[in-house]
Amino acid sequence: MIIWKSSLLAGITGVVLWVNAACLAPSLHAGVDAPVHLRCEGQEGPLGIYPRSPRLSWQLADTGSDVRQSAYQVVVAYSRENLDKGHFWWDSGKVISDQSVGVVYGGPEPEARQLYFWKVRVWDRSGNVSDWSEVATWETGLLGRGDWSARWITGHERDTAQSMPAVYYRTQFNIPPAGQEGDKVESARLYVSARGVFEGWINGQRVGEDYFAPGWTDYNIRNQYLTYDVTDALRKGENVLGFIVGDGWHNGYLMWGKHHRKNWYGEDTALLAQLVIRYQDGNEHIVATDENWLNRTGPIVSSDFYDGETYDARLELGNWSEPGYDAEGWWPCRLLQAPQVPMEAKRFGTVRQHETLKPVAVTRGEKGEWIYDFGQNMVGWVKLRVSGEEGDSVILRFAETLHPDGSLYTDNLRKAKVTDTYHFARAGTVEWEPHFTFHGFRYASVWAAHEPESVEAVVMHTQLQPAGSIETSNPLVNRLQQNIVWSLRSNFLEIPTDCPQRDERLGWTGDAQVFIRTAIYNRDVKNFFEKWLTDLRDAQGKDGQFPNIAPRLNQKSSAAGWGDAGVICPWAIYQFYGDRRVLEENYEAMKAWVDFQERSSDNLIRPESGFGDWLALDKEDSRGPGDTATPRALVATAFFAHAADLVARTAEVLENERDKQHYSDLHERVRTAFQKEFISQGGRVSGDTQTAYVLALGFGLVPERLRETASGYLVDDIRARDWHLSTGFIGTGLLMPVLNEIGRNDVAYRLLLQETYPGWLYSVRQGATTMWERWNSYSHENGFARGGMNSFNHYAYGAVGQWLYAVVGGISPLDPGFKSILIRPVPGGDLTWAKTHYDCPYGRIETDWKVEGDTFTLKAIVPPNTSAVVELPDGRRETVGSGVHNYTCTLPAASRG
Ligand code: RAM
Repeated sequence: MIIWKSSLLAGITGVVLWVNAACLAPSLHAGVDAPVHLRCEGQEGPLGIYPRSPRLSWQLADTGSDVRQSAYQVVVAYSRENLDKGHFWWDSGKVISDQSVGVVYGGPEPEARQLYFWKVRVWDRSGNVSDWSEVATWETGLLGRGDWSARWITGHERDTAQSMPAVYYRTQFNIPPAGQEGDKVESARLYVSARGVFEGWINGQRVGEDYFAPGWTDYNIRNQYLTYDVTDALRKGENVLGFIVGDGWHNGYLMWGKHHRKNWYGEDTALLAQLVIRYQDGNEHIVATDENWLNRTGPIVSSDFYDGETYDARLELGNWSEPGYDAEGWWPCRLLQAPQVPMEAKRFGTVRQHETLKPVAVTRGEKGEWIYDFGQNMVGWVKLRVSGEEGDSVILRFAETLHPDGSLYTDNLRKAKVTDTYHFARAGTVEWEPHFTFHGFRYASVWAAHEPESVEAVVMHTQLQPAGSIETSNPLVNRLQQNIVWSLRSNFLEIPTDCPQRDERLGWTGDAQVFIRTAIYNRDVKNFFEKWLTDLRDAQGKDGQFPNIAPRLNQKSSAAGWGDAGVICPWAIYQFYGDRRVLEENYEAMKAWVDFQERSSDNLIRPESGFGDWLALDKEDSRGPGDTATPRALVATAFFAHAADLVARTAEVLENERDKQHYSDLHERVRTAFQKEFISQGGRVSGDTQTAYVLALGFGLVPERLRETASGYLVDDIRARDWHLSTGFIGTGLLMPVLNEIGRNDVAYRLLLQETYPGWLYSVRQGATTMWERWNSYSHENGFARGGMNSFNHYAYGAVGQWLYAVVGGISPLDPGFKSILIRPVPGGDLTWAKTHYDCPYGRIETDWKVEGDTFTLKAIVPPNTSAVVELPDGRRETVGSGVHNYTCTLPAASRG
């Protein structure tokens, strides 16, 4: 069936030709396809999952029109056969529900190290039942301290004031164990954690492809561990299990200025590992770290994230992780009395090597060094093949950009030495890359006796599934989008960081909260953020203050817009992924933050402190990045009101009526106090800056009757600056969404497409390949911004990405998790087309629009088990179910380029 809703009144603006292709022959659909894309805790067949009652999700495979689930049944068993035979460990029964995302496992308490098999079937709205899905699995890890027999071990006493050599550990064991009759190994799991960063080795083979595992937490509060299936790496007879542990975040340098130092979490790196071998006869054999393991140092003479790595091949240890090795010179380990803290299975992808980049240009520096340009600012390291003589060294340095004379620009690295060194043991050619460091760079210089045979840049970061893409008719906007994604990739390395190159690289909370929605549109960051929110909670003060940096180092107080990440991030995760557990987990902490603000305010007005609108450009005689024209008390009170509002809404989701009342009431009172203090009778907001208006409008603090006037002042200021923005970290993220809200996407497009300073395309015009910390980090005319705080890879201003997806692409959630979707693309500027997709929990949403003359056409794809409200530029609206939907309309004069 095709529905043509073509107007008879041709020629009148707004005529819509409705072609609902999704309705094509729905009657052919007798039944519903088996569900696909089964996920447990957002992962496919995870090993070692984190919570005791995992969340299960699936997608409906059916792409027909208006496909919806009316009921589901999940069954779980201990084996595939039991699942087939109907011997279930848990059977949800037929549950009348359209929920297919975040269904909580409701069976008996899971046991440690247990593999579960599960499948699901669904019913559609006509009562047709699907086939069972394919079988999926999850395996529990070590659930409590009692499941660990391993002890924390460490190497020799070290002079930890220096960057120290990485420690090598080894143990050997027999399969089957001595004195026992042989039986076949059925499975082997290795559970590993470190205070430091580890690489595992079994019988000469590297375990997994992870880097910098187990990642970063406040190690004295919580540790992560990884689980590996190492069944295939074991052999009959003698086996060797080995590890290398480097300083990483535990012992390496962290912080800048006078706080720049090592050993934030303790003096020694340490290792905790437990290998559980299951034999087919049911016997189990555990190999676990203890004082009998051996250790020594080797060729990794020093390794540090800020300073780089030094490798001395003369100290190599040969086949140290293989059987038959003579372990002379190795020493028994020491047991470390590490704090007894929760051990949690890692819940998101580790750092991996992704693509490699070949140089696009090579030049010679003044001292004869080779300088390579990889064409893209990025994070990772350089892998090279080079020859040398005995005793020769190769030295690599890194930079994000070059001085005009072609030398590396390293002023912005501050105290970070960012230098890798390789010492040759003997004459020959080697291929080398470091182990325990990373650099933020586009350029690398190599000092060596001979020109390297090959040099490539290895891109490294946390593994995150791509979630969306957007492409438009404007190549500069497309480059901006790529720059946003490159900065996301560069700064999502175990935690969300501010920058990847200088002596900082910290979990700055403000940066994370302004960027989170953009991050979600581009990558699946659910587990990544859920884990980082545990870091944020671990770092929360007893008084309720969330820190400016998580994991916390030494700061005590919190700034407005930074500490608020503890409320804004859980809410954003809930809105986009529709899973209320993130709200449950963070609820008490969110409340404590708001309560703290209530207690420490003066008649509900926050003190004049914090970072204000960091790096804004609205004060002529600014004395520094925090000295801007928007009053800090205004910024802070606006965020206080916003946080109280989000906590009230969270209480509503969690069905806590009393809290809902309390926080809605608090929100109302802060709102009134804000109006009295900061909004004039005539609708002027104190400071009269773009950010002041954006905060007041964006957080709903302007009285209804003054909204239009205040919106006018915002636009006036942008116009007075000849269509330029003046916002800093806080204002920039909200500026475009607010312009959308007040119906001024025409102004938003002017800002987006502005090519002169300050604006997004200015940096693109200056050759940026990532987002910059400052609007003018570099310009062709004036060179580099002064001072060391000048990162070329800082994602905060990339927060415009959220508006690109929601307004240019027209995709945003109406209901949490995109159960209902708003499809509302707004064409503007000189854009003639945009193609966008976003993989929401239910499947792929797509929009593809074109403007030809005054005709706007849109193709939208809505995934199964959702509905969408489609709104066209002429104001027409309709609600549709899943399927492909095509629309045509005449563009109203106002939205023509
Ligand atoms: C800088 C960081 C970060 C910002 C803080 C206030 O040092 O790089 O981006 O959030 O300051």
